[in-house]
Amino acid sequence: MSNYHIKHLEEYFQVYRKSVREPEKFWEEIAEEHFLWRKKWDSVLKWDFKTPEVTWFEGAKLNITENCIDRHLATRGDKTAILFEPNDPKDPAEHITYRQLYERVNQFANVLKAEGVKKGDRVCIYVPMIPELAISILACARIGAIHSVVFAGFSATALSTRINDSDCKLVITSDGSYRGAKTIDLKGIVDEALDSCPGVLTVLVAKRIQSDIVMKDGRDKWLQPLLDAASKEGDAEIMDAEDPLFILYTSGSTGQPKGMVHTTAGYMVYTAYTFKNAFQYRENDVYWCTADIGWITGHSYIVYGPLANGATTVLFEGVPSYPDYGRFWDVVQKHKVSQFYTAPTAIRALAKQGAEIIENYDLSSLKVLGTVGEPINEEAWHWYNENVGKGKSPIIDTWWQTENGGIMITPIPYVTPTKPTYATLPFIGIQPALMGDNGEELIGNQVEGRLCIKFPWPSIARTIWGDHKRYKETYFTAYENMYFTGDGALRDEVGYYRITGRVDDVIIVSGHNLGTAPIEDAINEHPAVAESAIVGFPHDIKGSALYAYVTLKDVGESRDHSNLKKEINQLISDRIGAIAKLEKIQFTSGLPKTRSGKIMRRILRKIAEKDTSNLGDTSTLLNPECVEEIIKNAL
Ligand code: 6R9
Repeated sequence: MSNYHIKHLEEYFQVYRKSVREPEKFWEEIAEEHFLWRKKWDSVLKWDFKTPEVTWFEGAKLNITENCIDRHLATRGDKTAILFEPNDPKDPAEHITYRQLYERVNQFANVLKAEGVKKGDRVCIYVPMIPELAISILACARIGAIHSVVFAGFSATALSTRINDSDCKLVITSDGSYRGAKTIDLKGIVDEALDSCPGVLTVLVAKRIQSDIVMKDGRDKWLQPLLDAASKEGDAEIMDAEDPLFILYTSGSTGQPKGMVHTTAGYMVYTAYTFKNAFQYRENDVYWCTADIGWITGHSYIVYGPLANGATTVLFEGVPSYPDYGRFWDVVQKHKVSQFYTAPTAIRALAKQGAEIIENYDLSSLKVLGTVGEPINEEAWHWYNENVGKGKSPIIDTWWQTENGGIMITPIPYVTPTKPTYATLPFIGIQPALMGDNGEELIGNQVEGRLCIKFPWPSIARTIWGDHKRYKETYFTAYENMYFTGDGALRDEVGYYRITGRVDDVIIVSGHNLGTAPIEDAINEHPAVAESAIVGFPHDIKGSALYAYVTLKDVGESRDHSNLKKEINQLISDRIGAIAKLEKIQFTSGLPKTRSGKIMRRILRKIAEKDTSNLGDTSTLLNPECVEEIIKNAL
């Protein structure tokens, strides 16, 4: 018998040991007992972190949607699979049962097929948080098409870059989206993006906000009539274990976004198993993750992980502040949510509104509280624990990444004793390592270093779409035979991990990963700008915010800086999206540089953090004089 559901600490340690000593045997048992296979594997694991190449369950055949939908029909056909809570609380929630999900996914899959989408084709999904988003993802998986979801808050340029990178032929979108009291013209953004995407032949448009939009003849089609005419039955494409399931883009510290490729069997097994244990999900629980499906958290823990366990998963279209800051708690009360999974930035924003709002709601259904996306600060942790959890619901601080596919370090609620700001212990099968400055592994407890993983887990991303070399360079060259995460971490006296933050040029703003390079590129596009450098600085709500140092081509006194700031932020909005807007912009006559011409971000970071007492050695700089000026005019 495999240990699918861990119930106490001793069992955790016992299972963890087994998963490390006999990983293949361990994962084989989990895979064998809890999933539906059309054919079993020939080998459980093959791996080489040098090439790098990892395969799990090679030779196996399956379809992930049969695991997420079909196999539940006999026992859970009438159970709610997806519970849709719309933007406006006055609109009724929609309960989509497993049977209805089966029918709607088949209809959507049949529409895609009729539009010529085949196994292996890439489909771009740019859809807000409405049922069609989850259904279109599952429909792609049903026919073996590779979905590439782009968060529906990204700009036209960001969208077109992603569409072109993975050569998508078809785009799914909606007329528009709701965001609290506002509406967003999604179709307009798609139209603009497609001006530079000649490969896209078809756009399927869901109706959401009933706005007047322009439909391009021969390219754009309303989705609903096609769905209505499609059959509710359909066979799932039989996939190989290692066939790509989806591409999801994440920001790197430099250049183009990285299209992380996740494959079928390992991703399914790991997301399902982590979901069951990290959330201690039980049959009649209602589970709610507030992330957008446009991020990995939504892929793994709104769609695939919950559905693979036959769970009820809430899909929330709205925002925490609409119609007021009680909305989250209203949803928890209304649907009797048992597990609630959100981000530190949301917790801080809610904490700022005061705890009194919460007192108007009955939150007694809550059993587990989760957080993800960035380190949670001590204050936010306690606020969450006391006011939302009433000191009774354990907080799981789950650390993981787009590249990982599933939760990597987390307490198991009611099993692992929690500790504020600590992600605590590695999940089953995960072997973390902390690396020192000389590339050596730091052994023992009470050490701090760079976080790596020593051994493959089933849902590790297999490559970067179209760029295996970059995959190798980014994750497998810093340390030999290790996956490097880009994060720093410490291990305390009992072996608990605390993630201290990024050690590269990625800045996490409100839980969104932003690379410095693409933002600097956008700023530098402004005709008046000579050069720029972005750093992060601490922000009450966002965790980190962006501070830009900008040098101008013409240093004349006559420039109106307030206009310039607006124009620069507009450029960023257009190129990347509103999430990358600059909090502070400081104009300066120079940027501190090394003799080889590299901008010394370390110094700029300290100035932005208002910590100029110890700037380190600036004597090796090419232009030390500009540091004084920057300090003097710092914002
Ligand atoms: C799932 C997700 C990954 C980066 C990661 C780290 C940060 C995520 C965290 C956390 C501290 C946590 N991060 N969870 N830092 N504690 N519990 O967020 O994926 O968007 O790819 O971000 O987010 O820096 O490297 P992704």
